[in-house]
Amino acid sequence: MFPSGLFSVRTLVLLNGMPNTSTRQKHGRRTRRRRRADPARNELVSSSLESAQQCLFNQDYGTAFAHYLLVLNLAPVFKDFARESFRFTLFKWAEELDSLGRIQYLFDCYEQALELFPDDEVILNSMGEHLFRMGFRDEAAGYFHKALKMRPDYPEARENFYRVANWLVERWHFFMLNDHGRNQKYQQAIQKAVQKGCNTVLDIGTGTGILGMCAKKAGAAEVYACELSKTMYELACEVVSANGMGGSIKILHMKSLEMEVPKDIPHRVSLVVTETVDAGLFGEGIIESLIHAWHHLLLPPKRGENEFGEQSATGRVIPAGATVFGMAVECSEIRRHHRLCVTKVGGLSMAAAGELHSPVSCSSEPDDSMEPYTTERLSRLPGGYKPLTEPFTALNIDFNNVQELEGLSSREVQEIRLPVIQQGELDALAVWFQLHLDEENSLSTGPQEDTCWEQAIYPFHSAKGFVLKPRDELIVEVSCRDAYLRLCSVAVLRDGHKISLDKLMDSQYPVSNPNPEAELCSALACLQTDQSQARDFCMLECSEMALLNNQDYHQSFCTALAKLISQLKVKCQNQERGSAFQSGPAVATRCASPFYVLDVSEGFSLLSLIAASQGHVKAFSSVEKKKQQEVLIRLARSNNVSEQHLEFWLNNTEVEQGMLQRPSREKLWSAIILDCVETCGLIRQKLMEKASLARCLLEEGGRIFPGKIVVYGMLVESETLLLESAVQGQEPTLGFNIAPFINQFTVPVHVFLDFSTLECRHLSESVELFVLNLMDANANYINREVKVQATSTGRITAIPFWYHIYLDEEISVSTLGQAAHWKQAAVVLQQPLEVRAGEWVRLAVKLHKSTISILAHIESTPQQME
Ligand code: 44T
Repeated sequence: MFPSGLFSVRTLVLLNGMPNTSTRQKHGRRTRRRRRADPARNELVSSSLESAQQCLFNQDYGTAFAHYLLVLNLAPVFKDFARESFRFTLFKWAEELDSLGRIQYLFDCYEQALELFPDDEVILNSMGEHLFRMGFRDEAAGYFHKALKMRPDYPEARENFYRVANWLVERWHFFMLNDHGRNQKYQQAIQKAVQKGCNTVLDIGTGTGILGMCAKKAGAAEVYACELSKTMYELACEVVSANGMGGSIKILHMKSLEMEVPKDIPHRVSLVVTETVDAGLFGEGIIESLIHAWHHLLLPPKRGENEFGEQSATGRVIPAGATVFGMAVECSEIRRHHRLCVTKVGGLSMAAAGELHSPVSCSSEPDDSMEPYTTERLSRLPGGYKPLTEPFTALNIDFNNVQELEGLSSREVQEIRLPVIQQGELDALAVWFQLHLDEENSLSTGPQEDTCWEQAIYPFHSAKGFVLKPRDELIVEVSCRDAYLRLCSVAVLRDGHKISLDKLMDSQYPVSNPNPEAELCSALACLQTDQSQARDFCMLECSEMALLNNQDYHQSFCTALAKLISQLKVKCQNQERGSAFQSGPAVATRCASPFYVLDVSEGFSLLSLIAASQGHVKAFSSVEKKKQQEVLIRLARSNNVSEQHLEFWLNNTEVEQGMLQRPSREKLWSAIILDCVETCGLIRQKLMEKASLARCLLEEGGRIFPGKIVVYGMLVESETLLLESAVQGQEPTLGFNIAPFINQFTVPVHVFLDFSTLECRHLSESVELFVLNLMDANANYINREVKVQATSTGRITAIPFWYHIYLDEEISVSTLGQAAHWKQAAVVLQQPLEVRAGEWVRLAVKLHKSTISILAHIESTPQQME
C-alpha cells in the first residue's frame, strides 16, 4: 500500500488530469432526437447528463457518479458516448471512498457500474485491483482473468493477471499433472476399485477433473465431481467436455460438505476419490469432508471380508488412509524466517525488542492470525538441514473408518520421546506423510522422495534457541485440534532432568549480551502502556522476520544515511557561512532544524529508527500496526533515541494534507526510503510512479533510497522450472487432453524462486539486464537489447533475475545473498532455446510499468555481433 496521505488526493488529481468533456454538442443532438419520444424522461436524462458533467468538472465525483448511473440506466443509448467519462468518474469516486474506508459502498458502486458495462475490461480490471488491495485475491484474480478474456492485449490486465494467476490456479496443479508416478498410482487404484464393483464414484475436489475421468474410463457407470474453486470448476467442465465426457460426468461447483442426496447426486456412491490433502495432510479439510461423506454421500462401509455381486453395496475411499511422519531438524534458513537471531541491527541493540516471532506457531492458543505450520521443500532449502532425530510415526489414520475420523479431534494428546542422534540447534519439526491409496499403491511426500511435494514445517520459537545433544531425548506432543495436526516440542530429557521448552518461550530477551539498561527501559515502557502483565509479544510475517535478521541490509542503509546526513550538514554549514554577510535568518534556522527522513517501506521496518538514531534527524515511519509501533518505541528508548525524533505518520492521516505540511514547504524531505522489491522477487508495482512523486518532495541535495536498481540475470537450463510452469510434453496426461486447458494459466514469470538451490545448469555468466534510475527519470529507457554469450551448450529454458539495490554510488545490497529476505523471479521461455557454447544470445528486455519482460533469440551469424 502506498500511503495516500503523503501525496494528497489533490496532488494526484493534478497529476492525472481530467478526461475530455468537450463533447457536449454531440450529446445535445442525440438527446434532442429522443426527446420527441418521451419528453419528461428525456428531459431528466439530458439534465442529469449535464449535471454529471458539471459535477465531474467540479470534482464532485460522488454526485457525478449518481447522475451518470441515472442517465445510463434510463438511456443506455448513451453508453458508448459516456463510457470514458463514466469510468473516470467511477475511478475517482472509488479513490475517495477508499480513502474514507467506505469499502462496502465502493464495491457496490463497481457492481452498479458492471451491471451497465459487464464486459468493460477497464472497469473489470480496476475492480480486481481494489479487491486485490483489500486482500480478496481469488476474487481479484477472477476479475483480471475476465478483463483479459475481453481484451487479450490489454497490458494492465495482463500484468495484474500474471501477478495473481498463482492464486487462481495454484502452481502445484502443474507439478501434480507432471508427476507421472502419482498419476499412474491413482489411476491404478481407481481402476482396481471400479473393476471390483465400485461403479458409482464421487471425486471430491476434482481440480482439472482427472480422477473423475479415470473412474469413467475404468468403466464406472456414474461419475460425479465437485470443486469449490470457481476457476477450477470451469476448467474441469472444459476439460471433461473436450475429452468427450461432458455428458457422463456431472460436475458441481460446490464444497462437498454442502452436497446432499438426492438434491445434488441421486443416491449414495460406492467410491469417493480425493486428493484434498496439503503438505500437512489435513489442511484442505479432508477429515471433515470424509466424515460428511460417510454420513451423507457414501454407501455404508464394508464390515466383513465377503462382498457379493457385481455392484458394490458398500462404500470406500481412495486414499484408504495415511501415515504421518515427523523429524526434528536444525535449519538456519527456517530459523531466520521465524525468530530473531541477531542482537544488533544497523547499529541498534535489539535487546529490548521483546518477543518477536512469525505467525506460524502451534503452541499458542488457536488464533485466526496464526498458522500451525508452514511448508518448505526441505531438499531445496539454502544451507540444507540437519536431522536431529530419526523420523518417527506421528499418526496413523484410516479414512475408511468414520469412528476413527470422528475421534481424531478428541484423541488424547500423544507424547512421543525421541532420541537425539546428533548435536544441533532445534529449529523445527518437519512433517510428511505416506498416502495409502489402497493395499498396493502409496505415495510419499517425504524430503528424500523425488516428488513435487513440500513438507510441513512446525518451527520452534524460543528466542534463545536450544541446542540438542546426542544423549538427549526430545519430547514431542502430537495432537489434533480443530482438525489440524499439531506438533510441539515441549521438553528435553538431559542427564535425568527434564528441561521444559515452554519455559524458554517466556523469557523475553535474548540471553547473549544482556543490557540491563535496556531491560529497565523496556520495563518502564511496559508500565507506561499498562502492559506490565502482558508479554511484549509481537508477530511479524516470515519475510519481515528474515529482513530484520538481515544485518547487511540494515548496515548498508545505516552507512548510506550517515553519509547523506553528513553531506547535507556540510552543505548547510557552507550556505550558512556564505550567507552570513547577508544575515539570512532563514538559512540559520534551516541548519538548526533537523533533517527529515521518510520511510515508506511496506510492513515492519527499522529504517526510520536507524535514520533517527543518526542524530539531528526527524524520521517518519509507515509502520501501521500498534504492536509493531510499540516495538519501535521500545527500541528507540533503549537505544537512546528521543521519541520526538520518530513519528508514525499514518496515525495522523485524518488531518488532510498533513503530510505535505510536515515538514514545511521550505524544508522538504532529506531522504525518502522506498521499498522497491517484493519478497517474491518482482519489482514493486508502481515503483517508478512513486519515485517520480518522491522526487518532487525532496529538498535540494536530498535522496531517494535506493537511487538506482540494476537488474541482473543468467541463462539457465532447468527442467524443474518447466515442470512448475506448465504441463509439459506432447503426451496426453493419463491419456486425457488436459495440458492445453490448464496451460492457459501459465505465466511467463515464475516467482518465489530460490536460485541458489534451483536444480539447473548455468549456460552463461550473470549479466546486467536493465537499470532503473529512481533519482533521474531522464536516465531511464523502456527497451534494452542485451547480448549474452553462452558459456555451455544446452537448452535455455529460463532466465532467473535479481537486483542490486544501490543506496548511493558505492553502497549496494543484492537480493540474491544468503542473508537476503528476498526470493528470485525467473522468466520462463515459452519455447526453450538450444544454444552452443560460444554462441551469442540476444535478449530484448522491456519494462512496462514496473514489470520486466524478456524475449530471447539466438544471434544468427557471428557478424551480427557488432
Ligand atoms: N497442494 C499440494 C495441495 N477442494 C493439493 O479447491 C503438492 C502444495 C502442494 N472441493 C507444493 C506442492 C504440492 N469440496 O482445487 C482444489 C480445491 C478443492 C474441494 C470441493 C471440498 N471439500 C474441497 C476441498 C478442496 O480440491 C482441489 C485440490 S485440494 C489440494 C491438493 C503437489 N505445494
